[in-house]
Amino acid sequence: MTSVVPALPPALPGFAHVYSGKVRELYAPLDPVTSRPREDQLLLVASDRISAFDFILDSEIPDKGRVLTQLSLWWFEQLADLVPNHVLSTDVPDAVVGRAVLVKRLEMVPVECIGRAYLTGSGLAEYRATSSVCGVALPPGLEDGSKLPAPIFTPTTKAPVGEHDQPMTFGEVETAIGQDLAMRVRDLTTAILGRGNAIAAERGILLADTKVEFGLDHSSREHDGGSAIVLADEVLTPDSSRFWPASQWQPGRAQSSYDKQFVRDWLTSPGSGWDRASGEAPPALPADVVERTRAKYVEAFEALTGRRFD
Ligand code: Q0Z
Repeated sequence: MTSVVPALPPALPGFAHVYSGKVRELYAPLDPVTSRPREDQLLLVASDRISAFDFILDSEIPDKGRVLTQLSLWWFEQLADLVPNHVLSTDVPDAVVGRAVLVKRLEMVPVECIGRAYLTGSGLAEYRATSSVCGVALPPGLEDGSKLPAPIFTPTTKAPVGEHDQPMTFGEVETAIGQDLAMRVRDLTTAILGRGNAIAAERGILLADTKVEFGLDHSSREHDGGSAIVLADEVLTPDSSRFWPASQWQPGRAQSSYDKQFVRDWLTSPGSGWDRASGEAPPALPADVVERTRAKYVEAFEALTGRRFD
């Protein structure tokens, strides 16, 4: 059985390890005077690990952590007129340079803010059962991959690691975080996905859906006197969003994944010897699947940003 995270997170001198996600680590800088973890900052570190079919694979994708970190930083810039973000600095230890960001520690909004521009996955399943998703009524006749009339907000609960997030209605979000904050994170989530697609579609990529995280910065006040709502975590990366190749988009069937299709195709091919239904961990990837997958992450970065990845 593949472990969910490495047994030991990498030690980083000057930082205390705080948390391991599936493919990322969270550290707190140590105060040089007291040697205690700072409470106002965090270091987000992206690894080269990749998940597929809900497993963390044994194979890493070289440069994936750097590509996703650089892409997220670029998106923060593209979105800066819509929402402030948590980024403080990219001056980080050599061991994690390019794949780590020093951020302002926020009080995180305890809702998974999901925006959907196209219908698929759990949203499609809910639509087929109820004609709506998270209480948002949708027109009849939509199929797998259909473009929605406009991006919708389909929040979920934040479940502990290993458990599944549950859909929430907007009313449940209002009860959890208050009406004003609920409306603002809803409108920001759909605006971020709308802006993202306006940019990405010109570059041959569709952003089917995305998960964004917001936090409150109690040291910064907005015009109305409340704490500033800040965009946190990573944004519009292939790990937080479904990227689809626009050239292959065809509603009515499952869409191919921009980044993970080579991995999925190989794991489900007879050549892998893996039976998804067995519950066994998937095998290591062949070198050519690793290299072609790396190339897709780099291609997405270069297509979106117009910059060379190095
Ligand atoms: C992000 C995560 C992981 C990376 C907490 N600015 C912030 N303030 C407070 N908390 C967070 C952030 Cl971004 C925060 N996560 C998710 C987990 C690596 C990001 F292991 N959790």
